[in-house]
Amino acid sequence: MASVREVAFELFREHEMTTIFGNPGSTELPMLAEFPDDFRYVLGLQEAVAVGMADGYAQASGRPTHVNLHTAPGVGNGMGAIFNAQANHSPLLVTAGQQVRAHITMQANLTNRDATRVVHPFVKWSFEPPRAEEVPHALARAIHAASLPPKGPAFVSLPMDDWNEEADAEAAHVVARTAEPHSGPNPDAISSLARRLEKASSPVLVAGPDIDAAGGWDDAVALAERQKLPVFASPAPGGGRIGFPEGHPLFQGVLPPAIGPVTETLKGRDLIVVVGSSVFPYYPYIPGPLLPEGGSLVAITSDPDEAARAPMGDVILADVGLALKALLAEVGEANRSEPDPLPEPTGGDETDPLTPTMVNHVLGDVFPEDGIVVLESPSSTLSLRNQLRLSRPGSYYFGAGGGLGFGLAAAIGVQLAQPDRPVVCVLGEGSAQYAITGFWTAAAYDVPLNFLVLRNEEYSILKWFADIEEVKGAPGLDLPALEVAKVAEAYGVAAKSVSGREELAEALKAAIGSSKPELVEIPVTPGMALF
Ligand SMILES: Cc1ncc(C[n+]2csc(CCOP(=O)(O)OP(=O)(O)O)c2C)c(N)n1
Repeated sequence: MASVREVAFELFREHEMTTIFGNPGSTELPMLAEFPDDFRYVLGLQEAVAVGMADGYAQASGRPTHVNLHTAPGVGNGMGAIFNAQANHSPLLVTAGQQVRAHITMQANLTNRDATRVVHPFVKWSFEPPRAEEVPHALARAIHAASLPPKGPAFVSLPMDDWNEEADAEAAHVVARTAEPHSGPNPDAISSLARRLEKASSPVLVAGPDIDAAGGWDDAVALAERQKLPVFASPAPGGGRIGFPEGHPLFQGVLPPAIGPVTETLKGRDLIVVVGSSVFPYYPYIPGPLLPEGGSLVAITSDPDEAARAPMGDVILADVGLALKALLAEVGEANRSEPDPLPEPTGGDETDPLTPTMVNHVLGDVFPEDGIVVLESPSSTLSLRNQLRLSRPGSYYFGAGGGLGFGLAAAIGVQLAQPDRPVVCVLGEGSAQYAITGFWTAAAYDVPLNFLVLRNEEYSILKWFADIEEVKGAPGLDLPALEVAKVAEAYGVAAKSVSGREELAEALKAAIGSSKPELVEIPVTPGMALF
């Protein structure tokens, strides 16, 4: 008879989950015993980093990804990152060790009491198998739950004495079984949307992150071109990925994130077709009408919860890629005039220190065709989008949940999943702190990504929020003398502080061309950079 460990690792193999991220403790060691040669364990020095790396890896590989955490306190450390993974629709198997079964009722040290309740709001399913022999089935169920739409984390608590027990005699079935995740749209709903599009006088497409995740990029472009649709990206804070090439002539920019301004931007549009996004990831609260006068909205999403919670409009629930294909097969050519393309981005004047806009402009100049950005530099998010106009699928990852710490950690996972594409992780010096130990993993595992750190000596975005919220005199918004480059060096990442346009361009070129992780830090002017 096979042991729980043998069957579980066979299951992981079957799902191509041979890279495991984690931070181990005594309760996880039995799982890691006799770790098979065809598996790779990537150590994060804190659980938030381990989960963030797994999140980046899962999104960039398109595969369910396993992250193993230390019992209760490790799960606690990972919670913010699990919240982010849920917002990112990232298919994670999150496991955590648990005390020996005979110790749980007496609540021996490190017992994860209420193991399934703690993570519950942030995962699709949380479970502790009632018997050791059911561990493989529980893991298989969690992997399928994580991978079926909407993708997201699922959690299994694993008592540490289960691994050497015998697995269920019928466990081979759960190892072998598959669950096809793509369900097609109702053809009637697609025909009706096609007719609405054909009849509309001023329709618009809002492209969301799940277009990229669903592999719908080319069909979104074909749809926009055939229908001559101006295209906006869904609001940046909730858009973890880019769903449409931002250098395309039909691309009109990123929607603002608040209710009033979204509606203002869409003024005069009679049909708003939202694909692969919630409607909408709003923040901050700036009230206003939800739709422009005379406007209606249809959203396509694979997430029943997004479908249910939208405050306006109609929804077609289906795999976003299949729905786009079906719509393309149905909709005719439009005879509308095309919108003017966005003006070419300029970096503005060269200042001392540089503006974030100029820094992103320089990055755009040296950015490789096949490059990937992982972004967590809050006050210059829009500026980066505008300056780089990323135009290839799988080129952009951003923490849709808004919990800082995603960027640095996820970038490592993205680079591990996409070893042939150069990854640049753009960070604010404040954001870098939430996953700072990730620098060690990047160095220790020779992950050749690059970091660009914008140093403005403050939490700029929070000062912008303070203005909007009419908050005066809030403490804790300044970050004097926060040395990211020196800290990165201490963790083993080669780092350089530069100033000025030329030095920045040279340093970035050298770093992007290198096969080691490198960091470039640059002082920038504080304040929100919108362009
Ligand atoms: C886990 C977590 N804690 C706190 C915040 C609140 N927060 C949002 S943006 C921000 C400042 C980030 O500073 P920095 O990276 O330097 O970027 P800047 O605003 O200066 O562009 C903070 C603290 C958050 N989003 N997530």
